[in-house]
Formats: sequence, C-alpha cells, structure tokens
Amino acid sequence: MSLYIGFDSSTQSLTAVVIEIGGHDRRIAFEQTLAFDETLPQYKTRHGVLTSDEGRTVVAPAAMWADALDRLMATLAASGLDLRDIRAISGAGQQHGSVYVSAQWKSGLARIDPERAFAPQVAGLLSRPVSPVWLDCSTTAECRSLTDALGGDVALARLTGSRAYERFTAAQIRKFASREPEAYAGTARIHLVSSFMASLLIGADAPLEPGDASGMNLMDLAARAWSRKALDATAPDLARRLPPIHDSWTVAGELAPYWHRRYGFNSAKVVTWTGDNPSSLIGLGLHEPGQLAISLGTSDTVFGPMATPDPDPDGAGHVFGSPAGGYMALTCFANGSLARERVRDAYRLDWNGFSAALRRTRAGNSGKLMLPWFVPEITPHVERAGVQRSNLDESDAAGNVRAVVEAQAMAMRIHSAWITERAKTIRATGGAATNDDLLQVIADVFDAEVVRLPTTNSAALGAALRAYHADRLASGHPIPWTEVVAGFTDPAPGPAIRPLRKNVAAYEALLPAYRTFERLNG
Ligand code: XUL
Repeated sequence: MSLYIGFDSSTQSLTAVVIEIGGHDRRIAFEQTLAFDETLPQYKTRHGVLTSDEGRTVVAPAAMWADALDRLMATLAASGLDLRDIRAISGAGQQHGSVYVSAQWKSGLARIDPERAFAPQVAGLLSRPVSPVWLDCSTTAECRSLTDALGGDVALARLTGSRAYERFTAAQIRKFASREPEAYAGTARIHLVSSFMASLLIGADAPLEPGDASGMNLMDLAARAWSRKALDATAPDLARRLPPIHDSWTVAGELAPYWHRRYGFNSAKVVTWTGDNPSSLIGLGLHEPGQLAISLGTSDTVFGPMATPDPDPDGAGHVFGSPAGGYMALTCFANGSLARERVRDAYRLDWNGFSAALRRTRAGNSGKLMLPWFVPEITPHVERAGVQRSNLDESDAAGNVRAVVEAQAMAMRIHSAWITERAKTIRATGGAATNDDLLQVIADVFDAEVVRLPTTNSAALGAALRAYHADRLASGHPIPWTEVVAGFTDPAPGPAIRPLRKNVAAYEALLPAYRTFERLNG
C-alpha cells in the first residue's frame, strides 16, 4: 500500500486528502478540513481574511497558514494511517497571494525547533506579517502602470496569459515595493502561498511551477520562465527575490526533520505545490480541450484544458499553465459563496431553506434580475461593490435567492464562452456542489449535464494525484495521467443533473436581458 497526501490551502480553510493506492485498489483514505476562523480565532480573520474598512485591501496572516499546516499534520499523524506508507506529499494554494520573507528565512527554516510551537517560529522569518490575497482589489493604479510599461492589455495578455489584474502578484509586489520600500528592501524572497507552504514542509526554499506562476503577470507563458520585461516593470531587483520556476512534477525536497521529530512522520518526497484551480483540473480528471468544470467555492471559477495559450479576446479570463503540461483557461468570479451566504443570511435562511426557495420559484424568476456584487467583482470588472436589482423587490426572499443563483450561472455561461462554446457535460466541485437545486440552475443555463465526483475537495485530491504521478516518475516508473487519475475522477454513482427543456428555453429568453443589465452596470 502507498499513501499520498494532498493539501489545499484555500481562502477559508486548509484541507488534507490522503489517497491509498495498492495495485488496482484505489481509495480516498482520509479527508479533513480545518476552517481558519473557527479553529484559529486568535488570528481574528473573517472568512479567512482581514479586510480594510472600505473593502479593497484584503490580506491574511501567513503565520495562520503555517499554524493550520502544523495542526493538520498533527491530526494526520494521529489518524491511524500507517505513516510508513506515505510516499509523497503535494499541495495547492489559493492563487495569486504572496508571502514576503526575510534574509533569515533559509537558515531559520532549516533550524525550526520541534520542541517549540511552529507558527511563531515561522512568523519570525517573515518580512511582512500579512499577505495580500486574491480578494484584494486595491492596486488599480499599479495595474495601469504595468499595462502601460508592457505595451497595453493585449500585449500583456499575450505575454503572461492575462491582462493586468489587481489580485495578480505583480501589481501587489509593485504596491508593496513603492509604499513600503524599507520592508521591500528587507525581503529576500517572495513566495506564492503554494511555494511558501511547500517550503514549510521541506524546511528549505521551494520552487514555483508554471501553473501557479502564471497567476502573477510575471511569467512568459510560452517560455514558462520569468519575463525580464515584466519583472523590470514591477519592482527593482525583483529577479533575485523570486523562486525559480521548475516543472510541476519536480520533487522539491524531503519532509523536513521537524515533522519527523515532532509527529513521527517518516521520510517522504514533497512535490512542488501548484495553485488551487490548476490542481482542481487534475483532481477533476480534465485532460481534453472542450471539457469544462465549475468550482463553487469562496470564488466561483469556470475552467478547462486548453491546447494553445490563446488569451480571452474580451480580456476577462486567464490562461494558466496546466500542471500536467499544456495550458488551462479560467474565468474567476469574486462573488461566489460569499454572495450566496450574504443572500442566505439576509433572509435568515439555512442552506435547506435556500434550496427550498429555489424549488418554490420558477426558472427565469419571472424576469426578476440581480447583479450580486456584494464585494468588488472580477468578472465583469466592477471596482465598487454594489448589488443591483431589476423587477426585484428586496423584500422578496425567494425571488432574491433565485436571482443570485441565476445571475451567477448566467455570468458563468457568458464569460466562459471563450473557453468552450458548448460543453455537453460540466464537472462540478467545491462546497456548494453538494446542492442539487443550485446545480439544476447551472445545468439549465448551460444546457449541459452536470456531474459530481465522489469528493468536492478536488484541489486537495488533485494534489495527492500529482504527488503520486511525480513519485512514479522520480522512481523511474512513469505512468500517463489517464492512469494516474483512474478510479478517482470518475463521476459519482447516481443520476447526473440533466437540463430540463422548458427551463433551458426560459434561460435562452432571459440571457439577453441579463447581458444588457450587466453591461449597463458593469
Ligand atoms: C483564481 C482566483 C481564485 C483563487 C481562490 O484566479 O483568484 O479562484 O485561486 O483560491
């Protein structure tokens, strides 16, 4: 039996999924999530982040992520799994977020003391205690400067896969370097969440890989290497502060002595971590262009594999490197579960009540529309939060529930047409993918069958599968991706959610009105 651990360090939680592989026997042996707000209240986060009063600056304490890793490793060690069977570990991080560490980082990491608490020792190695995360939208001015320096939106998207985005790491680094030059000067390394977490596991500086590095506006996407032009336009002397970019299947190192001494782990390979969406691509078993997935998490994302790196002609979506090689296309919506929760809470519902409201109302919502921009929106680009309603009374609880879900599904359909015009099947993942009524709206709006996999933790599963793939490669027995994912990414038994003819027709009729409403306000 061999065990492979996959982590997902996401916005609101850290998840571990362990897969067990023995010949043709394959199963998920362990799955657990640690929610930051509840388990680590001392960091005072709400939904995993610290948000400024005006809502545009959004950060998280990097020490909290280290603390969560330490606790989940302790849970894994006590779970009854045979630690001697763990062959490799990998992970996924929320994309774009950056961690700033001092010149003591490398030597300090190697000397982390198993007799003392982990997180405070890591905190002592940071040059900036908080990390800007993907919800931050405070860098519009920096985006403009970068765009100008790199020849405009289209040129920047051709070079890096995306036009300049507030949450992307280049704009965040530029803001930090210009507003806090001393702290920038004291920063020896800038990690992404993914490479920071991998570094903690190996007790040394871990590399990046093309999947997550392509969320920075700094990587030449075709060359899979840093773009000197983009680096120069971002901040002084940036090249030496960034980790190297290696292949996604690179073994970053071995599990550090801290983990052996503190919790009794044996040696295991640690494979370079990637971003959460690229990891989900693997965890959902997507390998052919034309396939499509929807992830319903803190953010909602629509993504799929892509053969060539052709940027979104509308400039809203992104092309990332795929951790399996090749590329992936993605469109991201900031108002995902946060917006659904805001509507649920505004009408004092629980998720059952939310679903009941969906069942009580009809597809098309009698023309009642909402633009659910509870926080500034990424797609379409909306700088200031503000919910808009059309034909919809705020006091109409069920109407508002249906309106938020329909708006999200219609926005996803419109803004993912550049990825694939017609997907017959959509793979759904993320926390809200357990809700059949919500998935029915997606099936009807896309006129596509929606399937689920046995776990909604596809980013963590993808990480465990990447660990398996890299372990086979490193031991001289490589296997193709179809064989890596076999038995883990087949749709869950039970009926798929099929589009209902009359609902499909209702949305075909409503889509133009929604599109106009969005254009006028976005
Ligand atoms: C993708 C994005 C989000 C985060 C969420 O571009 O910003 O989906 O990766 O963790």
